[in-house]
Amino acid sequence: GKVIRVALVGNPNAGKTSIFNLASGAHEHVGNYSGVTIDSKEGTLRHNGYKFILTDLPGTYSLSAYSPEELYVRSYILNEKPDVIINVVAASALERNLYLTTELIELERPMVIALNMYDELEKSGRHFDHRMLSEMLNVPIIPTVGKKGFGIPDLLESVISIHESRGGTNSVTIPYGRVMEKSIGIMCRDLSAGNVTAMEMPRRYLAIKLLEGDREVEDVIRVHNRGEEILARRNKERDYIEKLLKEDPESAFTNSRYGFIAGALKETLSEKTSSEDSTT
Ligand code: GDP
Ligand code: MG
Ligand code: K
Repeated sequence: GKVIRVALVGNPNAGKTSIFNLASGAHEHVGNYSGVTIDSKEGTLRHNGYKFILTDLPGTYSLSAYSPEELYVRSYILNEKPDVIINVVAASALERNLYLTTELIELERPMVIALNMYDELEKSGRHFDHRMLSEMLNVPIIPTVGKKGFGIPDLLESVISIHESRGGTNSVTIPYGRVMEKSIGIMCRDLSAGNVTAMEMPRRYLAIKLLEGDREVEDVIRVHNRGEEILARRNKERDYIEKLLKEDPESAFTNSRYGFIAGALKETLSEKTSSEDSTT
């Protein structure tokens, strides 16, 4: 039969392992447990004529080079190239969870969002137009309740249809504003002219990570024959961003991502009305 390799990616406690266990019949540890070793678990299941090979990855808040978990997840995605990523997002903490989503979008891999903890969202009394957010991000969003199994068949159907429609991967671009976009454009042009690639990262992602000062990416570029040239340009652009925006480039990129998310949530998430508000 046809095989689809799927990776579960998301913040710690978003419900990745719950979905993994329910879907694959595994019995991995669920809850506030932080393992000592960073590794991934594999499980399989069959659905509608497909064999799914699921991988439960360590929880991460971002895809930079800060923690071993982040490096592990990023290199897993780039090297192992799962057919489809399921980004497990906790609906109870959308702003924080969607930060990782913006970085995953930039990796330009086939992806589906499991809007998990959907029961918590409903309990909170807030209304979330996830269909509109799905259109804004150009990523399917499927509500799930990981610990009960609600939504999992729909999630698997969505994975199949994304996998079958390959070629049409995400075309949404996270915008960083005039100053940073100018530097991104310059870096992309230089990377392209020098035919410089790293870790099979999309060019725009590579440009952004260089401008952010990502150590791992920097080390890979340094040993390239055009590396010194690229890093010299990168340093110039970082100075330009810092001078114009009066903040360090790394924070500038982080803030822009949060700004993008805040804008998207402003249009799609309504806070509960004051009458529904329980102040205790
Ligand atoms: P992981 O860190 O992403 O693997 O998250 P886990 O699967 O370990 O889940 C973290 C906690 O959230 C556990 O206590 C789960 O039982 C709980 N949980 C998982 N999915 C849901 C859900 O959809 N709704 C609710 N209310 N709790 C959930
Ligand atoms: Mg887990
Ligand atoms: K956990």
